[in-house]
Amino acid sequence: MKKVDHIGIAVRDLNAVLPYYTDTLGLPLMKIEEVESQKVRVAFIDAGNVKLELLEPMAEESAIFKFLEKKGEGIHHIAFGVVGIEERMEELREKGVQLLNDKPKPGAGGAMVAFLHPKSSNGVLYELCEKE
Ligand code: CMX
Repeated sequence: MKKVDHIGIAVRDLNAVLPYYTDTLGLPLMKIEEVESQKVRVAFIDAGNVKLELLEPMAEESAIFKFLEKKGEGIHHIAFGVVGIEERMEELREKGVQLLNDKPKPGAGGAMVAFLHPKSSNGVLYELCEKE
């Protein structure tokens, strides 16, 4: 793992929570985009050494929709920036970690991403993400 790239935070209404981050906390909004493969609309906030990724579900089949229904708003995942995502996935598989993806998928910001099952990561949903 290189470093933590971002922390994913599930929100019900992106437009409603943005002023808390930009005005109240005074953090810059980097961009807003839709990630079709995950059915989420995301905003990246620049928190200095790490980004915050605010995630709003775009459809009921989104993992974020289900998370909000069960747990409510809050921290959803932690993403590690990696180099050579397919090799990192294979290494983790060999060490007995359960991955949620067979192959990396396109994620936000043009990155390729894959998730580790929270059941094999002591209750934390981790993401691997590789930027080109
Ligand atoms: N963090 C920690 N634990 C989580 C979790 C999360 N974000 N989401 C679910 N869980 C836990 C649940 O609490 C549950 O535990 P218990 O059995 O002890 O109650 C278990 O995982 C199963 O949860 P579930 O609600 O039944 O949900 P599913 O099995 O349908 O899915 C998960 C859970 C993690 C496999 C699924 O959300 C997934 O595949 N996630 C990866 C993709 C994703 O999260 N995409 C959204 C982000 C997109 C982006 O960043 O662009």
